[in-house]
Amino acid sequence: MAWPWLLPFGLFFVASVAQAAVVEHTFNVGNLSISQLCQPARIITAVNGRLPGPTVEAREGDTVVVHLVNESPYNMTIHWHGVFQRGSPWADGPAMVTQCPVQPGANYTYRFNVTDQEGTLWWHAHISFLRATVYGALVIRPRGGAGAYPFSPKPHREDTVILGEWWNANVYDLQQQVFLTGDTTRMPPADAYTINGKPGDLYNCSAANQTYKFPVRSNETYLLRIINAALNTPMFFKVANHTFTVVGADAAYTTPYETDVVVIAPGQTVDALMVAGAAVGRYYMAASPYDSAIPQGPPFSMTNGTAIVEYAGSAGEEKPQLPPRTEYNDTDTAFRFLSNLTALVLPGKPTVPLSVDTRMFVTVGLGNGDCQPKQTLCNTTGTRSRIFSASMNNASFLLPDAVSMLQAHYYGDAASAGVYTRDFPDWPPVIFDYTADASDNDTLKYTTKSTKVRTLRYNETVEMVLQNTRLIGKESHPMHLHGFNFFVLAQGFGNYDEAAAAPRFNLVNPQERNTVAVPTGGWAVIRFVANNPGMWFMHCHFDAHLDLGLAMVFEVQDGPTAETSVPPPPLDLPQC
Ligand SMILES: *[C@@H]1O[C@H](CO)[C@@H](O)[C@H](O)[C@H]1NC(C)=O
Ligand SMILES: *[C@@H]1O[C@H](CO)[C@@H](O)[C@H](O)[C@H]1NC(C)=O
Ligand SMILES: *[C@@H]1O[C@H](CO)[C@@H](O)[C@H](O)[C@H]1NC(C)=O
Ligand SMILES: *[C@@H]1O[C@H](CO)[C@@H](O)[C@H](O)[C@H]1NC(C)=O
Ligand SMILES: *[C@@H]1O[C@H](CO)[C@@H](O)[C@H](O)[C@H]1NC(C)=O
Ligand SMILES: *[C@@H]1O[C@H](CO)[C@@H](O)[C@H](O)[C@H]1NC(C)=O
Ligand SMILES: *[C@@H]1O[C@H](CO)[C@@H](O)[C@H](O)[C@H]1NC(C)=O
Ligand SMILES: *[C@@H]1O[C@H](CO)[C@@H](O)[C@H](O)[C@H]1NC(C)=O
Ligand SMILES: *[C@@H]1O[C@H](CO)[C@@H](O)[C@H](O)[C@H]1NC(C)=O
Ligand SMILES: *[C@@H]1O[C@H](CO)[C@@H](O)[C@H](O)[C@H]1NC(C)=O
Ligand SMILES: *[C@@H]1O[C@H](CO)[C@@H](O)[C@H](O)[C@H]1NC(C)=O
Ligand SMILES: *[C@@H]1O[C@H](CO)[C@@H](O)[C@H](O)[C@H]1NC(C)=O
Ligand SMILES: [Cu+2]
Repeated sequence: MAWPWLLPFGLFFVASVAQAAVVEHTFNVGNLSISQLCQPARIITAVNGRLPGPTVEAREGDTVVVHLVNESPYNMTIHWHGVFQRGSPWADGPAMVTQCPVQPGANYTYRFNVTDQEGTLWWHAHISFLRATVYGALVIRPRGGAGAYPFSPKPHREDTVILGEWWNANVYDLQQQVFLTGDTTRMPPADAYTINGKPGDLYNCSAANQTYKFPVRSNETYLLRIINAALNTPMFFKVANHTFTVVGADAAYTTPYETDVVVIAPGQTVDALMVAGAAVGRYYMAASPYDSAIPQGPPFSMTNGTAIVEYAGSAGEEKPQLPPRTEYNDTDTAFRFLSNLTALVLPGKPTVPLSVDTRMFVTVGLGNGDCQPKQTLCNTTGTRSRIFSASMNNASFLLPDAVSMLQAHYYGDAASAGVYTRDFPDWPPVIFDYTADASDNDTLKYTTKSTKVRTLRYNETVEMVLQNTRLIGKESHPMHLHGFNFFVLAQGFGNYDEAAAAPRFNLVNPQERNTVAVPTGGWAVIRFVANNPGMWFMHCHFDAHLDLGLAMVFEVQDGPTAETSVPPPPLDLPQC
């Protein structure tokens, strides 16, 4: 009689002590010849000859080892987006922040553990615009496997759904043109939006291999691991005649949230259950752009990237249903989705810190500045004597070029002198009406380049208000923090008013993220605990804005023990 009782107990026990594994991959980054949109084949930079690159699949607590072999003609680094990298800051990846680039013909091995986080993350190049084609998924399942998901029903299958942007031109060359001329209009809009690397058949090209297909069976449940890998475009994501139950975002579980549209900014991920509950048939899965800029900014592609959800038993070629359109400027829908997610509070999971050591108020937005010496083709005559720039608290971030910031930090004050300064301000230099049209004046818009960090003591608790400005234009900037998740306590429009906002902070189950889309012309309040020594980039996840300087770095000091200190650099760490 003991067996029926013992068996499930025994299984649970086995699952919970399953050994941590080593998940090992070799990433050959090199040339891939590919034809998209019925254009002649062209060469892109890709990992292992695939677009997207390989999915890294691990269980919580595993060790991930990835050998990067750079067979491309470009300097390369890979960032493991959303991985905490506790104890492995040298593996984070942003070029010149935690490492010098891996040069053509060179190798580097990334080693890190995926501990205390479960769900969907991803990896991408973190240098120039190369992440346009160098990206893939990183899936972390519970230690006990898929059976241990804290949601139901359990999916019959899991699919990664990676949204991207495709250019027919070479993205490295485009970025060089923008940089050397200081002219952001040299960056044309994407030629297509893609789902799992393919644009779908709403573009002027009907080749069969341009459309990704998701076969489904009636009434089965699918876990969609949705990732926005686009360079500059937040997306509305829908499947015709289907709804979703969101169960996670940025590798943190959420309270189940029902919706017919997923809103996802570059850098973010959303895990959503979808039941194949519609009539047997074919349905479009569509990714369409959310353009939050007010007034409307540079041109963007008003097209739909699509894939096809195909039911078993459907007559292969019938025209799929399209989901109802979402207007490209539907900020209400974006805000409804992005502000309504809440965390699934689980025993043993960290909760929002209730006391705060450091409060920061940080403006994020566009501006202008002077041509830099390296911008050799910058037009300094006529009306364009000032070029676009972007900043946080009016400091426009410039990467160092002789040594990475983490090396400079590790080797001490003598090494960091001349590389960065510790004066990133906690407040904007001028207090003004951040979101008023009248504030868009030349004085407030002007910003200069610098490499400023904010130094934090180990374990310090930080609250940061991110305030978008109306300089040049309002826009929803997806702000990404490396090395940590943060809790999003509140979001809103207009100028932040602490007296009105603080009583409404969610201190019970705020959503936990690594990337927050600050509402356009609005603000978001985040909190995190600086329990991870190292140099951690915080930046806009639009590559166009990162290049313009919408970034800063947190320098988190060592704790009292070896485990809470930056370890020595790996022997194969690339040198500049
Ligand atoms: C589609 O197939 C053609 C012909 O084999 C090939 O040249 C092209 O690169 C393929 N495109 C994609 C996106 O797989
Ligand atoms: C990663 O996990 C391995 C195996 O559990 C352990 O030996 C190692 O110390 C961990 N590394 C870090 C940086 O925590
Ligand atoms: C990089 O790794 C590849 C494959 O393991 C090896 O063939 C090559 O010699 C390595 N290159 C260097 C510079 O270490
Ligand atoms: C799917 O579920 C519906 C409602 O429960 C049921 O009517 C239908 O027969 C099911 N279809 C299949 C193929 O099982
Ligand atoms: C799908 O939804 C559309 C409305 O968005 C509706 O017109 C259509 O009849 C639905 N199709 C099926 C097969 O349910
Ligand atoms: C994009 O899809 C929407 C429906 O989601 C549709 O209304 C719109 O016409 C589509 N645009 C193009 C260019 O296909
Ligand atoms: C969205 O754009 C349309 C046309 O481009 C405009 O008529 C409408 O007012 C805009 N909506 C919002 C909320 O800005
Ligand atoms: C979500 O947020 C909006 C405010 O944008 C609110 O009106 C709505 O009731 C919230 N709840 C749900 C379930 O969407
Ligand atoms: C520089 O800007 C001026 C004024 O806008 C323009 O007339 C001129 O053609 C530009 N020069 C180049 C090389 O783009
Ligand atoms: C720019 O705007 C700020 C804030 O509204 C104001 O204090 C300042 O006087 C303005 N400067 C100019 C040159 O208009
Ligand atoms: C850091 O904070 C954690 C959690 O509050 C605590 O357990 C630990 O002792 C702290 N360490 C230091 C060095 O303050
Ligand atoms: C590649 O990286 C090296 C080392 O940092 C640097 O000297 C070189 O200029 C870079 N090359 C390009 C094309 O950026
Ligand atoms: Cu931005």
